[in-house]
Amino acid sequence: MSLSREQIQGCLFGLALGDALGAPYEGGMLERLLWKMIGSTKEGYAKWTDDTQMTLDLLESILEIGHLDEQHLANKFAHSYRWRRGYGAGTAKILKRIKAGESFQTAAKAVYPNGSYGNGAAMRSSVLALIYKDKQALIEATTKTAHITHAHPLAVEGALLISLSTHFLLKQLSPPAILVELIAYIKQPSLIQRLDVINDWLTTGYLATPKEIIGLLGHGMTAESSCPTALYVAFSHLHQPFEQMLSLIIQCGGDVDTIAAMAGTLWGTANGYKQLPKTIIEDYQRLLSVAEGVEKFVR
Ligand code: RVK
Ligand code: MG
Ligand code: MG
Repeated sequence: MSLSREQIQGCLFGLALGDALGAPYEGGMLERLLWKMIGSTKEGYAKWTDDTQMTLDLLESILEIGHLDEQHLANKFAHSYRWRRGYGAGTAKILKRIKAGESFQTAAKAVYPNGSYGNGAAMRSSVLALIYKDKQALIEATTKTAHITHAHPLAVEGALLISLSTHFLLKQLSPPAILVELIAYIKQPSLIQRLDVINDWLTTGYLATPKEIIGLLGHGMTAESSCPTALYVAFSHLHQPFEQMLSLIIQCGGDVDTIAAMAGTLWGTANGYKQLPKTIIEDYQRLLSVAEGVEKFVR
């Protein structure tokens, strides 16, 4: 299966657009006020956050050296860190430790002894499916890259939910068929329970309300309370406009930028770049050139 330019650009721009367009709605009053002040460029383009930065780091690291090297990637993550991008508190601490010379293996367990179960590994994992066409290789790469900042099994399986879903969407599997694959693979009970809820909603054609989504799936910064939400929102809106999906995510509130980045990348992968909103966001040319680099790399 060879990837089309539409799929590659759709995957990357779907993520960046979800992130940049969702960021003004993330968190509570204070976060929104702060983002109002720092969330756009001088030219008025929406800025993206840590979700897109870490995704670009991941792709640029692989393109630069021609393969995945965890130490190279850890250094890249650490040197790209800027507080203005709105990183998760634990990840910010880990990246500062790595920049100061600590190994990523010990840094990843320095903040939370069992590792972080935040969604920071999942938000950057979809693009790995562009690089690794073989499912087993994708699982290994997702697990390795997650571990640099997120050693907890919930964060790793959250990342796998997103990278594997992208993999199956590239293979044109339908959402119900993808859920069957995910349910067979995932081991964490709280994730399986949420996948079952999504399966029920999708197979009965029931469109859940924001209140039901928040109550049964979540809208938080942890992998378990955001990755299944992103899957449901994307899978239930694959044949609706991107803006309609984004509007539902905004109504749900909480970790809007990240849920929109993860749902956006799935939507963009399935529908392609040309179907995405024609909104110009920060560093558009850089995103285009990274997508072009991926295209050359995988050919
Ligand atoms: C601000 C207890 C834990 C935990 C553990 C909780 C950006 C903490 C992006 C922590 C994303 C939060 C998001 C996020 C990405 C995680 N015990 N609590 N073992 N593990 N938490 O800090 O990169 O927005 O409350 O690792 O996963 O847009 O602050 O960061 O929304 O989850 O941050 O986990 O966050 P972190 P991250
Ligand atoms: Mg963010
Ligand atoms: Mg977020």
